Amino acid sequence: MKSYKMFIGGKWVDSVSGKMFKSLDPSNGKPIAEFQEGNEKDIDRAVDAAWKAFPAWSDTPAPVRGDLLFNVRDLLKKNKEALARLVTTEMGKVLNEARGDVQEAIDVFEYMAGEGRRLFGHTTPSELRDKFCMTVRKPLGVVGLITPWNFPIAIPAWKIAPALICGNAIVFKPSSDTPLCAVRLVEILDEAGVPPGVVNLVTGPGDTAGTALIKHDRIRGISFTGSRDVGKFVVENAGLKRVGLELGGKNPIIIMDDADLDLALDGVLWGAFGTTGQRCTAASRVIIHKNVKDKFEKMLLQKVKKLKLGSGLKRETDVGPLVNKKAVEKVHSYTEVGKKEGARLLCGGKPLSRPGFFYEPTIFTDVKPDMRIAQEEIFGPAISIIPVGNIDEAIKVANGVSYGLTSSIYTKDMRKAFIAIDKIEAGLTYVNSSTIGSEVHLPFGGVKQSGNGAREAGIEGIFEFSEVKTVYIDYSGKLQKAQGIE
Ligand code: UN1
Repeated sequence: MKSYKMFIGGKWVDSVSGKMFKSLDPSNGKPIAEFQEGNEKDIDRAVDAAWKAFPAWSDTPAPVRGDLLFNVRDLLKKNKEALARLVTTEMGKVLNEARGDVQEAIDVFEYMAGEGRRLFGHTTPSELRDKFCMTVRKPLGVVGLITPWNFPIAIPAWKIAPALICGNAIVFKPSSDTPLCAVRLVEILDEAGVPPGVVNLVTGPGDTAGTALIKHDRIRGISFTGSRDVGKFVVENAGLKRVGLELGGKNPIIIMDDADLDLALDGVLWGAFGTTGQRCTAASRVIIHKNVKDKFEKMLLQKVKKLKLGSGLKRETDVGPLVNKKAVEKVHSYTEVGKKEGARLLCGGKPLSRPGFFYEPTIFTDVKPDMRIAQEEIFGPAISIIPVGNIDEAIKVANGVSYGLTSSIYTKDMRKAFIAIDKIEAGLTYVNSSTIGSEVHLPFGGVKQSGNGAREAGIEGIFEFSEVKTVYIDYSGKLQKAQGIE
């Protein structure tokens, strides 16, 4: 079996521990390759290398850093198909979606490369004469990026591109379910000309390598995407570092009785079962007007029964496997919970008895808003249908969870659409479109327990990885005092 190294200070190196771990193909459970089990000492080495590289990198003019990001974009484009196949093989999503994963990385490198010629600050008048005021953006220093497996190319890119354009050096700790995607991405960064030490890759477990990075006293910022529980751990252990969190969701699709039901059907299928439900943006609650519930359920059931499960590399596959065995167990435990709570199972509810980590698309109906299956993130192909009587009730149910990442409403009534935009507590609201499919030039992130206020992508993505310095230049030639002090 092929084994891979970690990337520290521009060199591919073994871990201090000498231990290895394997990455599996979720469509058949077979190992793909083995990787270094990095620990605290490897994180230390990577942090040292990053700080060594930081001065020259942060002094490089931002437009020149931008040129390098354009090179990364070009190489990602060139390798798009191979990377997409790797995403499918290592993580399981169907090939078309894997292409989208890589495309999202291409887009974000392009967008952030252009930021090299902006990185705008403000200028504003002073309250005093002959005094000039402005803000400029500075890097944080060395930042730690901890990324999940569900978008193994796109999410690292969402963090690496803005971190680099702002002039930071990076220690990157990817999920242990998708280390090969991370290795390939770092190979591309190296080939594009990222100087040695500017991006360092440490593979290994969260509780050693990840924790060491989170707690490290020479790391200035942590950007983490993953579960709410780990997000809480990051906040509790990062001390005074800058922390950016993108956590879970329990994203609702509201369907009113005036909605185009065919359109809503496509949105629910895509939102709930796309990526096998393994997106933080996946739709996991359908909040539907009781006048159209029965009709919609029939339509949904008909389509869901036709969904083909299988390897994401096969053309005919609609729904790929879950990422690993633990994920299958977790999804199944929620099926059991749903049954015990008295929700009605419309379809699915079992793992497939075949190699790989497959779970049937699962629909519960007549779900009460406070049931656990309607409150907790399942992260699999499972959806709860919750009937309501009007828009106010729909919004109340939508907001009655601890999460607030994305949301959607299907209606032809502009009034109801604007009520949803105004009242749903979420970082994103889609009208007549599913809960997934954010674009890289708009900010992405959640409210409530879906995050901590940070936004990725768009201009806001720059804010996560830069400090603002306020500058006053007094050219009056005398001591002037603000606030009118004589
Ligand atoms: C995630 O699931 O962690 O909007 C991110 C979307 C994608 C990003 C998802 N562009 O679904």
